[in-house]
Order: sequence, then structure tokens, then C-alpha cells
Amino acid sequence: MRIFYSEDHRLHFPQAELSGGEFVTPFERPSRVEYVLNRLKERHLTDLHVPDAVDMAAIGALLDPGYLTFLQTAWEDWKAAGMAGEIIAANVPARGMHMDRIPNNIDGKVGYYCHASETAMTRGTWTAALSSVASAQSAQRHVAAGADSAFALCRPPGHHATADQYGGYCFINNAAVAAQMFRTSGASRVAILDIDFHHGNGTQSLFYGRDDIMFASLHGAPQDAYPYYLGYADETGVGAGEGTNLNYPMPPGTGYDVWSTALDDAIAKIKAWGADALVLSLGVDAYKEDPISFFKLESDDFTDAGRRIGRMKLPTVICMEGGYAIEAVGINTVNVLEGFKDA
Ligand code: OKP
Ligand code: ZN
Repeated sequence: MRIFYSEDHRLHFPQAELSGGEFVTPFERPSRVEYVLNRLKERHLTDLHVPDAVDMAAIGALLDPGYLTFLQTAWEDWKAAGMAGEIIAANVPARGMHMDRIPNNIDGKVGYYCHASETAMTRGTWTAALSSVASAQSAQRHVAAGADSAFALCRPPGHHATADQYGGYCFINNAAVAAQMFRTSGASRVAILDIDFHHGNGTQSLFYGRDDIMFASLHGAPQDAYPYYLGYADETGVGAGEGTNLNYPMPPGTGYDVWSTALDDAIAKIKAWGADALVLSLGVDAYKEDPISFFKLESDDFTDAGRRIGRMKLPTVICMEGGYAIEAVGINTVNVLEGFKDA
């Protein structure tokens, strides 16, 4: 399996994440990637490639141009305004306020384009986010050209990012861009399966009204887990997209029995729908030791999950999302890949 990965992810490493009322070292940190790379090497998965140059047009086809310009220029504007620290949203347009008027002031702009203030931006965030989506794009092109699958070792992750908002450690929705590129390269029906512990609110929102891209997500129930305000089972799509959004929210303590039943159901529905390509949003934070999640998967369960997904026999782009029990992130991620390959 070809693996796409860029060192430029390192350029995104804010000093701080707002967590529990204090600033902590971000859970989403560069060393996560080191653990995955080391484990890939240990398991002789060494077909590593630097991604091709980013295809901005393919990103612009899906995301808001004003948002992309904001991401590109935010650091410069923040510094020009005399801000001493990293970019952190301190205010957002809340209930009863204007949702569609973009302030000129950078502090106002940041809140307009952000939905979760735990996520800081720093000097290299834009470059890192572009390198991450470039890996997803190269993986998609490799699969569209005939490979069974490819792994994009994306960092920062993407599934919380919408057409015009960052948050939840995500800036550009890598999986969504890859899915849209599958449409452009000839697939009629593309499914995105999201097994990260957190609901992929960004991916859901991008395709909610569309019948050509199905989204299925297994995640911590929004009553109990970030992103809190989306991810309920009754969110099934709208208009033409009705029936192509599948949410499987699950409660604290959920283990592999229940989780794999949801996975099987999602897989059956994706197959029945007739998907001809798959994008897997691969987070491994459903692991029992994950510091910010509450499912109880064991490392071996990830191998089994990979096998079940591999049995779909669909052309598949696998995009890295979350996973914060850093010692185990490599093992769990590579377990999914190995299960997938051996299916
Ligand atoms: C990103 B991905 C920690 C709270 C963290 C944001 C979680 C983002 C997860 N105190 N809230 O889906 O793994
Ligand atoms: Zn997650």
C-alpha cells in the first residue's frame, strides 16, 4: 500500500490548547505522526511517497474561497494587528447575532471562521494544512489511476473542518476533498466512512444535501462528546441528500461488540447504496486508552475493523484523522491497514 506523507506537518504545532480552563500542550501534536511512521517501518510498510503539489482548484471546488484566503492570511493579519500570541478565537457569532456579516477586524474574523476555540493557529498552520490535503489528493490520484488503496498520513486532520470553519484540530477537510476528487475522476457514488471517535461534522455538513456522496460516521454521542452540536442519529440528509447521511452515535463505555455491529450496518448500507469508491476517515481514538475519548476498543479490534472494511473491496483512500494515546497510535493505525490489506 502506497503511503503519502509530508514533513511539512511539523510547521503546525501551536504551543497551547485550551482544555478544561487551562492551556495544555495540544493533544494533536507532531509526535503522533512519528509513532505511525515508526510502526509502519516495523511492519515493513515502507512504500512512502512525498505528495505532489497541492491542487488548489480541487479544494476551491468544495470550500469557501473567503475561508481559504482567511487561512492563508490570518497569521500575517493577526501579527499586523499587534497580537502577541497564537491565533485563538475568543468570540463567535452566537444565537441571535449575524451569521453572514464578516468583520474586518482580524479578531472578529477569526471567530467568524472558527467553531471551537481549543484549536490554535500558528505561523505554519496554513502550509501544514496544505501539505496534509496534498497527501489526500495524491492518494486519491493513485487510487483513481488503478491502485486498490492508498494511505494519506494526514496531519493536521480534517473531518471537523467545514466549507468555511476550522476547529477540532482541523482546517481543511482532507477526506471530503478526496471524495469530491473521486467524483471528478469518474466515480458516480462515493462513500465516506468515518470511524474516528468524534463525529465528522465538517464532512457531514459538506455533503448533507447531496445524493452522490454518502457519509457514515461512528462516534461518541453528541450529548456526551465533542462536537456536541451535531451527530445525532436523526440527521439523515436533506433534499436530494435525504437518506445518504448515516450517524451511529454511541454512549460512554461502548466496546467492540456494539461498535462493530454499527460498523457492519454502515458497511452493509454503503454496499447496498452502490458506492464505487470509498474514503475512510481513520481516527484511532476509539481506543480504550485515548485521553479525550470514551470508547473501549482494544488494539486487536482495529485489525478486525480494518478487515471488515477491506472486505468491501472498494477502491479506497484512507485519510488519517485523530488518535491521542500516542504510544498506541502507530500500532492501532497500522493494525487497521494490515487488517484492510489481508481482507
Ligand atoms: C479531533 B479528531 C480536550 C477536548 C478536545 C476537541 C477534540 C477534537 C478531536 N480537552 N476537543 O476528531 O480526533
Ligand atoms: Zn477524533
